[in-house]
Amino acid sequence: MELLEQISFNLQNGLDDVVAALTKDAIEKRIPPGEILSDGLIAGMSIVGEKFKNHDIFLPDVLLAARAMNGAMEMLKPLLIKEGIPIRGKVVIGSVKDDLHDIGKNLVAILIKGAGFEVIDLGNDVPAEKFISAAKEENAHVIGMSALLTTTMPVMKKVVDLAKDEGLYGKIRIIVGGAPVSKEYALEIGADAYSYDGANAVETVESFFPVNN
Ligand code: B1M
Repeated sequence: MELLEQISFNLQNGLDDVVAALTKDAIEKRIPPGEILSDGLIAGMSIVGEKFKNHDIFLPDVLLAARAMNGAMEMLKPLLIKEGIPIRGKVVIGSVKDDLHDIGKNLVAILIKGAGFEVIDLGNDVPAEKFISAAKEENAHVIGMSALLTTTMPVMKKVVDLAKDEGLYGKIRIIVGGAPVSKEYALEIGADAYSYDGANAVETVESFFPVNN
């Protein structure tokens, strides 16, 4: 089995030590970190998601896979982040209230940081008010929200509405993402943009600059 397939396979089985060792091996073999991420880790996690949906595996299996993924992502992080580039703007990011999924959000945060932006990561389960207060305190240019559950998506609208109430709307750019989120939903709630993955999130954030406010 090819190395990236082995990473995917062992991630599906939640073997974090093996995934870490294989990721180290892949890094040493100079496989590009983006490829390790997409063809090894994300590929494995997609299969985990399918199996979970079909009830072939259960929540503890998903948790183990998530732990293996997070461990390997920590190893890839310094390689994904370019060192020593000037700060281009500030982004406050988080997974919305009641949403504990943070793997995708973490990845998006790493890539945005890697593109030279300062990233204030509020973590997961972030209330709407917290996005707004943090953005104000930090003088952020962008708020990024992630939701993986259809039930938590309405928090995104709440943040947009609060931004309007606080006079921030149109000044701070709001970007939304996550598997159940769509361009149509972003438009419907009045967010500035929808991004479908990390690389696209970087392009979107970059498209907001220079900011004229
Ligand atoms: Co849960 N879960 N989960 N889960 N989980 C999903 C999302 C689900 C689709 C699984 C399924 O049924 N097939 C389903 C949601 C159904 C729905 O609402 N549509 C689901 C469910 C139901 C649940 C629970 C309710 C299960 C339960 O308890 N019965 C529960 C809810 C907990 C909660 O949040 N309150 C739950 C729990 C969990 C775990 C804790 C076990 C774990 C999360 C661990 C963690 O994140 N630390 C987990 C996981 C791992 C998943 C799956 C399998 C994988 C998610 C993931 O990390 N993908 C997921 C199935 C799936 O998505 N295929 C599933 C890899 C990651 C890199 O991709 O997060 O999509 P993703 O991020 C992408 C893009 O979406 C985008 O870029 C990222 C990189 O490409 N993106 C952005 C994301 N955020 C962005 C923000 C942006 C821009 C782009 O701008 C700001």
